[in-house]
Amino acid sequence: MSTSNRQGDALGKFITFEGGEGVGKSTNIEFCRNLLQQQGIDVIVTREPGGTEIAEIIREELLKKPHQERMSNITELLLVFAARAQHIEAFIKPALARGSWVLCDRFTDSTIAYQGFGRGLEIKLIDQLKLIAQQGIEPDKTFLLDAPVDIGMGRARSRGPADRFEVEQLDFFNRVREGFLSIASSSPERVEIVDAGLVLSEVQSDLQTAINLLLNVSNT
Ligand code: T5A
Repeated sequence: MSTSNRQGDALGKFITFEGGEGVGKSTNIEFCRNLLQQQGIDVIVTREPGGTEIAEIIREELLKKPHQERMSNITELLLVFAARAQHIEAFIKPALARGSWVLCDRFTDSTIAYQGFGRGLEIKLIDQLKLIAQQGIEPDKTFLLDAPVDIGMGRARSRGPADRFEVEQLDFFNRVREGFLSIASSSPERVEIVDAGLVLSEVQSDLQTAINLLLNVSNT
């Protein structure tokens, strides 16, 4: 069920930005925030894992490197969804109900890509947790910023020390990328692939076109 057709709710839009490490999600979310604000839209930016006090504490544990013990894949999955459940309940749902547009840096597509394709957990398991945590909340639109792994990793590494995910091997990130592309091909209406390997001005020109289209559609 899309956020925009929940009966009785205000028509805020829920837009997610997905992709591998360092592909430019944060940079381009800010760009889109500005574009939307220029149109007089009430926009808020948030991220996953995180976005609320409790969810940010979970994020710390998920990204921290290293713990004394290895975090199991199932623990990682449950923590991601615990953070998401809190984020949806305490932040995303109220914002959409107020009519705000919510721009979110990563959401459940990241779980399918990282914990499903990357760690090898069953997608069926992820779907079960999604049902519990999301309470029908789904993105109206997703921009998948896609770039070859070496480009994204190069950008991410230039920014600072690696976190618990960024120390994974190339194989892992190639599976993650394959996961995102597989989601895009199975949900072509929701997920728009943006070539994030291009120079920033070209990436942003493509996003501007997509946002304009979204605004036209939401005004009709
Ligand atoms: N995770 C998350 C899961 O495993 N499961 C889940 O369900 C969820 C939600 C979160 C980690 O958690 C994992 C995945 C992640 O490993 P994060 O901080 O969200 O961590 O993830 P990152 O992808 O690492 O975020 P980054 O902030 O590193 O990357 P961004 O936001 O994609 O990239 P950005 O905008 O910071 O850009 C990186 C650099 O590249 C430059 C920017 O200026 C910046 O310096 N840049 C470009 N340079 C040239 N050309 C372009 N087109 C450029 N675009 C950006």
